[in-house]
Amino acid sequence: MVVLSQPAALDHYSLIKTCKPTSAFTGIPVIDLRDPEAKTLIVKSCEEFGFFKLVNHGVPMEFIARLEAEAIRFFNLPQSEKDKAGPPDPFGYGSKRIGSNGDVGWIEYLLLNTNPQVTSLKTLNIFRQNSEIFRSAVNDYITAVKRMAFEVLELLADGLKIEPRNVLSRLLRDEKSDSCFRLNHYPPCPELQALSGRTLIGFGEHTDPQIISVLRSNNTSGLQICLRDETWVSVPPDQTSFFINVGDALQVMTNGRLRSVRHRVLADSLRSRVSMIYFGGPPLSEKIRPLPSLVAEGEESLYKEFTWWEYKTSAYKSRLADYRLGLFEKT
Ligand code: GA4
Repeated sequence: MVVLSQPAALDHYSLIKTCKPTSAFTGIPVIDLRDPEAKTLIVKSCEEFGFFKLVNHGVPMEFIARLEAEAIRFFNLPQSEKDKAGPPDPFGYGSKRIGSNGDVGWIEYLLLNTNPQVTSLKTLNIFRQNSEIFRSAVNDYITAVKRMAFEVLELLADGLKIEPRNVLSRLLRDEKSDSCFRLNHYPPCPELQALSGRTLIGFGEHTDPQIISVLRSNNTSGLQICLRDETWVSVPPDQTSFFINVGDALQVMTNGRLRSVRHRVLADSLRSRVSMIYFGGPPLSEKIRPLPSLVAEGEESLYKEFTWWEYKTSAYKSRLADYRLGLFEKT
């Protein structure tokens, strides 16, 4: 991968030239939530990729479409209006800057609290007469997506043969669960057309710190995941399905058996990408350590014990691409 000189409009952004073009990857596991084999397939995909596509998920398309329309309405507001909902400290509107340690991307976004429901006044104020519509669109969507995430985690526990089956889902169900929600807009970047062979980073490579993330996007491509052999592959978009990512905390709780997937998003020259992601995290005081039944006799935990608060605090001080779990591995 080579970083090249770039047009002034794209100063401060990362343009990369990939050695060979990343073609759409056809090997992404697709899991039907209603398939009796789902529990086994979920474990297999999380071991191999830390990632899978979920169909027959039970989240009404109507909720998805309503939230997408609200998100587009927000991102179409004049910049000065959107800025009133910022900065994201940690919740609110942000553009270009990701986190507070110097990362930038071709993106604007809204970060929202999900506990118990969206309340952040700063964000809701901006909608004025529409705030109630926005609030209910987000809350309907999150309620349905959470229910589906609980089910995925319960199937995962079944597949891993760990008991009780809510050992993972209870962390997200907890009213103190430290979960959040993100609406992303990657605007098109027409300047890219003149720069054949180069791609612009929308959201730089990273793993998600939480337990699992549930992503839905419109039909614009851009998402890429990193495979075990370190190659990047493009995930074909599918606006009717969800994509599930294993996060760092789940990697630790399974003592490395499931892998937290490194992923990134590239901007498109012509099409806007809109995504919505629920990040399911445990309560801040929760101790994150391997589940005893997943550590075989004679085997040891690969990680030092830490609370979610400790991990999150450390993660939020890191750069996006950092290997955050490194600090918590046993030497
Ligand atoms: C990645 C996953 C979520 O989007 C997020 C991100 C957070 C942010 O955007 O503020 C972080 C990033 C994410 C991990 C490292 C730190 C924190 C940006 C960053 C550089 C909301 C999260 O929880 O962690």
